[in-house]
Amino acid sequence: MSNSVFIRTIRGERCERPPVWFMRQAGRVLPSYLSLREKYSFRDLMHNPELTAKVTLLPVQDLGVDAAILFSDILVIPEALGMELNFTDKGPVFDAPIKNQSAYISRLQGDTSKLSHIYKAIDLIKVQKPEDCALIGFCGSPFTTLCYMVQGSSANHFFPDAIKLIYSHRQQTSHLLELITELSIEYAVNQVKHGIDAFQLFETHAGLLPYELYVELVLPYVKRITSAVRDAGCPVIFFPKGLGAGLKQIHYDVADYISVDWQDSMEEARRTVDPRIGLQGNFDPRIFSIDNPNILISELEKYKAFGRNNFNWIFNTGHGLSPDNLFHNVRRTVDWIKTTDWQR
Ligand code: 1CP
Repeated sequence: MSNSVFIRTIRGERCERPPVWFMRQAGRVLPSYLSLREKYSFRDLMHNPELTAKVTLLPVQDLGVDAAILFSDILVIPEALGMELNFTDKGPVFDAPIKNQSAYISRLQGDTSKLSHIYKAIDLIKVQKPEDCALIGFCGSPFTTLCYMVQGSSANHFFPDAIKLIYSHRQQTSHLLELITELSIEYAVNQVKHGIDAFQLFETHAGLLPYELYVELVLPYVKRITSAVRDAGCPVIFFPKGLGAGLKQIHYDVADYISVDWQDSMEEARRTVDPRIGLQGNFDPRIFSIDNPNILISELEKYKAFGRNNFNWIFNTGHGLSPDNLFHNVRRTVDWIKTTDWQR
């Protein structure tokens, strides 16, 4: 068996403590990342496999997390489908969003050569990473990816054009979801072939749909991707942010782990979700922006009872880290997880 507490936990072993990592752990709070960004653009860091490997492993060195997540973005899939994308100060922006043009959708075609630098990066990370560190691969769920492709940016957090398309043009919606799913399956399975230890599917905008519509329209596509990854032998974490009461519709056929967002309660999620599914989450990342160690530690202490009673739990934030989070709080959190007596 592996000596990685992350791999042992996600594969079902009872470990002495919960593993810890954070969504967006590389590209937001690390001083080492911010100084690299003075020299290189985000695109440079994503497209040069040596730089990608270096950035992926920075949080392992600087924070001591148990897992590294591949340094890339969910929007590599629309790019590989032929859409032009810019990463601006205000976030990702597509030159020509789809809106509701069906002719545009039929022109999209997957070009997998646009993803090959990512597989090279995985190969390098596998050689360079410490033995006790796991590597997590990822992609976006077809619905979250569609939101960006149709809307063109996240300037409006409600993605109104994407939601309108879904309600009024179901055939175009399905065609688009199908295209994204097919390419995502190939991409995800290739990541597994190159040696990732776990795979996370990001559904950041699950909360934009009524959950019954989410379950009917989107979940079948999610299952196709997660089943392909699991069939290839890799455990899957699914992060349906904002799904709320819809969590009870996520069964073991969807994922090995569910990542719980900060609006939900871990205890409630544990009561709701199939016991065979492990849980990840759900510390509120905004607490990392408060420069008061007493507040940090007292909020962390709330997880003690949960962690003593639940072995299939991975500590993480309830959404990604943000640039205003304080590095020393994030590092102190890793130390707290590692030094707490979990009495397991
Ligand atoms: O540590 C890491 O940063 C890991 C690599 C990573 C991951 C897992 C990045 C780098 N992006 C993602 C996933 C991602 N990208 C998601 C899903 C997870 C989440 O909700 O956080 C989403 C929605 C995106 C889209 C995206 N790309 C956004 C969010 C826009 C929004 O508000 O809707 C942003 C800001 C980007 C650009 C981006 N991606 C990653 C970084 C480090 C950056 C910023 C680039 C920079 O340095 O300027």
